[in-house]
Amino acid sequence: MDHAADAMRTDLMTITRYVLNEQSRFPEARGDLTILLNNIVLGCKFVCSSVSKAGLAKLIGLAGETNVQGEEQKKLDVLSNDVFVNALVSSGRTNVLVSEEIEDAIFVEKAKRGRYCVVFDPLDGSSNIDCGVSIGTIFGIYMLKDGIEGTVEDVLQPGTAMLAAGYCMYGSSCTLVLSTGAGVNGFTLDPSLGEFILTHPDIKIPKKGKIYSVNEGNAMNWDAPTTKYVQNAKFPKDGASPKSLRYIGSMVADVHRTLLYGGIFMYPGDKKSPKGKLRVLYEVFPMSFLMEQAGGQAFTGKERALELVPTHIHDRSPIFLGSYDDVEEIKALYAEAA
Ligand code: AHM
Ligand code: MG
Repeated sequence: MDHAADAMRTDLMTITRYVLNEQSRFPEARGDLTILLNNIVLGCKFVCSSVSKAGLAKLIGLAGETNVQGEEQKKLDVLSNDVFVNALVSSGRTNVLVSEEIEDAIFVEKAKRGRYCVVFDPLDGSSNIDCGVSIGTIFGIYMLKDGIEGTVEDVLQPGTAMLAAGYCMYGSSCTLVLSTGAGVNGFTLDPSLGEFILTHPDIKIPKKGKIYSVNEGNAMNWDAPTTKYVQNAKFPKDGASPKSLRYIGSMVADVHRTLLYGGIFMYPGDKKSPKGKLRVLYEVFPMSFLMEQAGGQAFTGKERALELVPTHIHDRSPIFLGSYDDVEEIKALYAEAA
């Protein structure tokens, strides 16, 4: 396609068009989820722009310091939290919000209340912020059971009750991956248009992968099934090639690669942290939802991850997720050890 024709591509599937198309599949839908998703997309664009300007604007590591205008500068994670809380509340469609950055759940004031509960990690991968490595936002959406008086119980639901989930990765490009329960689609931000364009329609994770992804520095404290899985990955007994190790330390980036290339991402429990590190509501559930929607699996070491029932909003859980066959292998090792 020549350049002139390229410039005319106003028929592209933008995320707004995609979400509206999805809505039109449900004649009874009132457009509330569409409005909510649009606000999440706006938050992602805002954070994407802040992340890419961070070095320039000296946003990094300067919480509490002032800029030349005398305004207080915020660290990126604090700023991202404010951006999403603002975007979600002002959508007029949310009720209960849970952010990794805030200890208690937020109950939206009556005048701005809606039917949806959103759980999110506004900027995940904090250890990678200051060195320019990919970081991201993770979110999951629940709908209130009944009435509009939301309580914390409305978000202490298993992952199977989630309506939609996604993440936005701020990397070499800004990529938003979304599932509303009918497959997984990936959109890339075209900075010249300010629009997310559907670039990865109907993502399906390869059935088996060649990569394992884990913080191997914790190996000393692992349980037997995790140790055995990684040993098999490195020294396969069936004549297969050893797997490659890739670990970024940003869940969004590690899961994104796993989704596209296949393989397994693990953050197991260990002797020091039996529940692992990752949070159930806004890390484990959304990523497990996406994996299942893409044809993969997510397992906690005991059960299907989406069947966990959190008892506290910041609960943690071990997690093994990725290609169907690779997760089957770790499940078999846990079954053997039981
Ligand atoms: P954070 O929410 O403080 O950023 O921690 C979550 C991150 C994940 O993105 C990543 O998978 C994990 O922590 C890496 O942890 P570790 O440094 O222990 O390997
Ligand atoms: Mg996090």
